[in-house]
Amino acid sequence: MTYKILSISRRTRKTPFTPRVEAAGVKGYTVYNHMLLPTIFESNEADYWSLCQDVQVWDVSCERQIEVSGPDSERLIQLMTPRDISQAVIGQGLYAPLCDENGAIINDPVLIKFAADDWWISIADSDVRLWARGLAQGSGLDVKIREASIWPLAVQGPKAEELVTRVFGNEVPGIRFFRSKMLEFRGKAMMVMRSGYSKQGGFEIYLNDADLAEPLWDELFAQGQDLNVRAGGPNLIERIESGLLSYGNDMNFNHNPFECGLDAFIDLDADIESMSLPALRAIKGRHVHQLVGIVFDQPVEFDDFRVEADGEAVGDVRSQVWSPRYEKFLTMVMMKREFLRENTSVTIDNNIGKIVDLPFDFDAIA
Ligand code: THG
Repeated sequence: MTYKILSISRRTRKTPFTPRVEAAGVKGYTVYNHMLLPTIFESNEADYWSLCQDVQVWDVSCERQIEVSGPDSERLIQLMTPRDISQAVIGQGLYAPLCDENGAIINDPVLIKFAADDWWISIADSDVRLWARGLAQGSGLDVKIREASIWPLAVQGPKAEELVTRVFGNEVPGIRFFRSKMLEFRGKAMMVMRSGYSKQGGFEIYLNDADLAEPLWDELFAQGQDLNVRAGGPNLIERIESGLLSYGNDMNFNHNPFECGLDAFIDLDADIESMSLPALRAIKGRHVHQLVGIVFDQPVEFDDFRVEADGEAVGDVRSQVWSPRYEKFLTMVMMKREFLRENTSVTIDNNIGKIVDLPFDFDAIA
C-alpha cells in the first residue's frame, strides 16, 4: 500500500484531541464516520510492538455515539439488531451486528445501554444515524436520535489498567470486560469501559466534555511516562492477528453475519422483534461466501484483490498484513464456500496459502 496526502476540510471532522495527536507526530490518518482517525505514529510495526508491550492512547472519537433515547429506544435498537439485547444491564456494552430486512450488515457497532431509556450505538464506519431515523420515522416510534457529544479515547495495551487506574482511581481494576463505571476526571463523571479495538487489554474513556480533552490526554501522558506510553491508533497488524473485523474492509452491506463468522452475535431462536431475523433464519446454512484466513510464508501480490484457482475467481481479499511476530503473511479473504468444501490451500505465484478459520490459531499455523 502507498500513502498519499489526505486533503483536510470541514467534512473530515477533527476531534477535541486533534491538537495533541498532531503534537505527538501523527503520520497517517484515515477517515471514519466523516472524522479523522489517526492510524500511524512511528510506523505500523513500531506502533504494533508498543501496543503489545506497553500502553497506547488512541483518539477514537470517530467511534461516534448515536444516542437513541425515549420510551421506544430499546424497541428500535432491537429492531435493528438480531442479537437479543433484552438481558443487558445499565453500563453494559454488546458487540452486535445491525442488519436490514434481508440480513445484510448495516454496521457492527458496540451497543451500550447507558440508562433504561437511553442507548448508545457506538458505530463502525457507516451512516447509522440516517438508517435509525428512517426506521423510527417509518415505524412511528417515540425516540430521539442524535449524534452525542462524546469523544471516546482508548487506552490499550498490557499496562493500560495500571495507567487508567492512576488517572481514574482504584475502581478501575474492578470493571469487567464490556462493563463500565462512571468515574471522575477533574470533577466530571464519564463512562470508563473495559473494551477497545485490540486484544491487548484496555479501556475506553467516553469523554463528555471537549474542554477536558487536552487535560485528559496530558494527564495520561504525564502519569504514563514510566510505562512508555505512546500515541497510537487501531493497528492493522494487531487487529488482523486478533481477528477483529473492520466494517468496510472485511465486510460491508453486501454480506450477512454468517458469511463473516458473526454467528455468535445473533440470536436466531430468541423471541424478539428484530427486522432481520426472518431473513437470517432463512439464509442460515445457505450463504455463499465465508470469510476465512489464508496464510502465506511470504508476502504475495494479488491481482485486484482476487484469489484465483485454475483461472477462476474463488475469493476476494479483504485485509492483508505481514505479521512480524509470526513471520507470516496474513490475509482475510471472502471465499466461495463451494471452493472451501474441496480445498484447504490456494497457490498464488507459486506461494502456497493455507486456508484456516478465523480468528487465526497460531499454534496450528506454525
Ligand atoms: N469500541 C467502541 N466502538 C466501536 C469499536 C470499538 N465501534 C466501531 C468498531 N470498534 C466496532 N467493531 C468492533 C469489533 C470487535 C469488537 C468491538 C468492536 C470486540 N470484539 C470482541 C471479540 O470479538 O472478541 C468481543 C466481543 C464480545 O464479546 O461482545 O471487542 O472498539 N466503543
